[in-house]
Amino acid sequence: MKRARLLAGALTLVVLATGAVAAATRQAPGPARFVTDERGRTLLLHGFNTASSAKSTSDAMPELTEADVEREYRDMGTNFVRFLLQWRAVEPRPGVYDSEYLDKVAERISWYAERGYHVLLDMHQDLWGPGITPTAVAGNGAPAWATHLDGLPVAQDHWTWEMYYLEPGVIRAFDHFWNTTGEHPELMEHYAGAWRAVAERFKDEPAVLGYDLMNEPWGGSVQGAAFESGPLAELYRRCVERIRAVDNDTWIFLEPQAVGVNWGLPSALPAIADPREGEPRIGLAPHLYPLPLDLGEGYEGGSREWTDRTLGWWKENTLRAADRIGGPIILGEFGLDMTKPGAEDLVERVLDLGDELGMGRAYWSRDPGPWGPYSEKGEPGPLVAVMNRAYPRAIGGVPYRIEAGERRLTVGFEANGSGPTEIYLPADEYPNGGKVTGGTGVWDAARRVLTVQTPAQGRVELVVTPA
Ligand code: 9MR
Repeated sequence: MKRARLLAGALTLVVLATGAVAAATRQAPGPARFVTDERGRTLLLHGFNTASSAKSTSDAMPELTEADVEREYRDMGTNFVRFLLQWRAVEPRPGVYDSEYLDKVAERISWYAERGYHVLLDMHQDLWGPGITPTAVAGNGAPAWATHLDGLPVAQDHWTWEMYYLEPGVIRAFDHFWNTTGEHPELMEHYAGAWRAVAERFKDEPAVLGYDLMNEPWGGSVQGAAFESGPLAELYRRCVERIRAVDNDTWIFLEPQAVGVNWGLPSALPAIADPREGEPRIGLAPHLYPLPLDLGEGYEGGSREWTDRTLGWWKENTLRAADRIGGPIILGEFGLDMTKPGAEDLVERVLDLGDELGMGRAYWSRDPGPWGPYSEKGEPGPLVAVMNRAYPRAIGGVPYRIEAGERRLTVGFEANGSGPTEIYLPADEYPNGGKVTGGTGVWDAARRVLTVQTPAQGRVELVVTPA
């Protein structure tokens, strides 16, 4: 499988060659921008979305225990979680914020914090909210009091969940939120206020790295560039303003509209000013769901060809959007049914792309089942071995090369004196830890982390192989 990774890498070069030629003739990619920790080290974020189950539990908590977090670290050495929040739980009544809910979120964050994870809080929604049907058969996120369907229908016989987005009642609920109807200007204000409440609660929690303002925005009857540069940008401006009133430091991540952009099409999201003191801390958190895979195909044959082309567009278009936004990229979601042919290859390809771009990534999702790392019975599936790979958790400078080959990890960076580089090494490839050239390593067998001291300045290239 690790050999397949190298092969896939070679194939990527061939497949992307046409894209690369096109890219060279267009706008050059801007300066590399990365998420940094409090010491200024570059973070490579590697983990999961946790969890889809939070959408429908009555207290909006994911079905997750502290032991599950411990097991995730033992099995895969992750350092990152995109943690799902629900607006309905933050603000159950207009203007009333639920501190018990935020306490429960804080408790879960502490499980991650104790293990050195970084947390991205994601205000999740799909299909507006549970109020789109009388029995909450679909939809999560928005509270019932913010759901205005005007009596328009929402049929319930869809073969895939995304089709609910096309229902007249769902479109109307979004049109009211974005104030396209001119009837509910208060809704966006409430949403921004809910973010302020979350920021007020978590601004001093060092494990909380960022806020992902809205999951997979949907424009209702305003779509594409008109939506992204209009009401979506307006929502983001208001959220940024309200968050920054209480929290100067936490990163803020923006999602493009989901439809089309998740399939690799360009986003028109404009730059949003960051009023914080110091360098702006606003980044881009797009999703990646190549259309054939989204429709349930495996990564093989014609679907594989199409998906490879998608990866090429997605990369170019995402780099361009991140350059415009002026910040780092976190791939907030990618994932597929791991029982489909080629699924492991696809995940490896995306992780390789993450290394190449120095891009954080969160797999969708941590929930048990065919997409996730574990089965309903808790048995590890094929995803565990793919996610359990060597990577630099933190880098003492600005990276120019991260490459995970078979039993060999290369990490090249311009050192900036921010501290040691920390490298996670999986047990299958590095049973006795790693030896390193380019720096001096100390192996922590319990955490499976190699901490490498390097010169504080100049170009550093670390090559790690099994000890
Ligand atoms: O995998 C999730 C599926 O079980 C739910 O029915 C659906 C609707 O809530 O959401 C799926 O998760 C999606 C996520 O919320 C947003 N991005 C795409 C994910 C996969 O379709």
